[in-house]
Amino acid sequence: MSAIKEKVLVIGASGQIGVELTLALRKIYGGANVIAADLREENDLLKGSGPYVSLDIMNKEMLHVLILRQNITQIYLLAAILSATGEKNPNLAWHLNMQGLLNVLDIAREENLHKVYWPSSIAVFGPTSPKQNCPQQTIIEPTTVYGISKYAGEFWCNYYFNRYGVDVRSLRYPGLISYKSAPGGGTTDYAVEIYHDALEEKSYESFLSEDTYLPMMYMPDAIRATIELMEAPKEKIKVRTSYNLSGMSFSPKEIAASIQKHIPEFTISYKPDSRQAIADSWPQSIDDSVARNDWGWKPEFDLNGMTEDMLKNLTAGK
Ligand code: NAD
Ligand code: AKB
Repeated sequence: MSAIKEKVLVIGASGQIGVELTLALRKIYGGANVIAADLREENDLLKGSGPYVSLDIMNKEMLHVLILRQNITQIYLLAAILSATGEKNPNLAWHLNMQGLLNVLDIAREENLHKVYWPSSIAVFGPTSPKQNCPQQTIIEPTTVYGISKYAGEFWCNYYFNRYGVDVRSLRYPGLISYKSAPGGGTTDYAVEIYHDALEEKSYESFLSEDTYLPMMYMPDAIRATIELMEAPKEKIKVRTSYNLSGMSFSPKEIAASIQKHIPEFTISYKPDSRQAIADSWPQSIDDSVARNDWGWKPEFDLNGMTEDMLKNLTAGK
């Protein structure tokens, strides 16, 4: 089996996606064959499940040495600065998001790595993109530094595939909702916070207005999409920038109503802040038919299914 020969490096493994993706990859390749790396300390949920190294993605030399010493064959690069944090420090966001990716792509080319995974985001789309069922190829004029870095990154991936044959694959994730690890500074983070506050406070103050619809996805679907994309035969991957990916679409008012089915006394209020302008610049829903046709993508969770699972797991964890 080819899985046995692979040695995987997950960079940004202590983050919202990194924790769950690392655990899922360890189930496939074995704990010892998936190295978790991050600038911050090892997440508690990863402890004891496999090796962890402290790594700054900006240190290309250290990254290169680690890849050689550990005979790494695949990299999942998750380290990035997200939309809301990026607007607070645009230079840092651009620098980290671009240089981190270029460091990985360069080493992947030099060392002939089997595969690289790097996520893009719905943040590539801007106010001039279609709001509903935003297609794979359309007008793309991002207005956040995060979106600009993701769009530029998509074309670097495409370039390294076409010019050097690096097998780099990518998904434009929507906002991700999870109960295992906290989100890291995005505009869609409200959809995670709301579940915690619903259980703890029975109320939530939303930083987005009640009718702000955004594309979202429950983490189990996102992890499955990532693994299905990475396991798909190479000839099926026809998009080498990044695939649109869709799960569900809802507003703060709708997620609150979904929670009220389980916690009738839960109340929501609205106090939009600077993240409202970012949300308003993004599409409300995504057309992912290209991913569905090319490698068979199909989401499983809808809003009510996610709410039930989130509340059950958060309650069990208390
Ligand atoms: P996160 O902020 O939760 O995690 C990122 C991790 O990277 C953190 O643990 C952080 O410590 C680490 N990191 C930061 N700088 C680093 C450095 N210099 N060297 C090594 N590690 C460093 O982010 P996430 O939500 O897990 O996102 C992962 C990827 O998925 C990012 O590229 C993000 O843009 C993308 N994405 C996420 C979402 C979402 O909703 N979570 C949606 C679309 C795209
Ligand atoms: C963010 O809100 O910045 C992220 C994303 C959609 O990329 N969750």
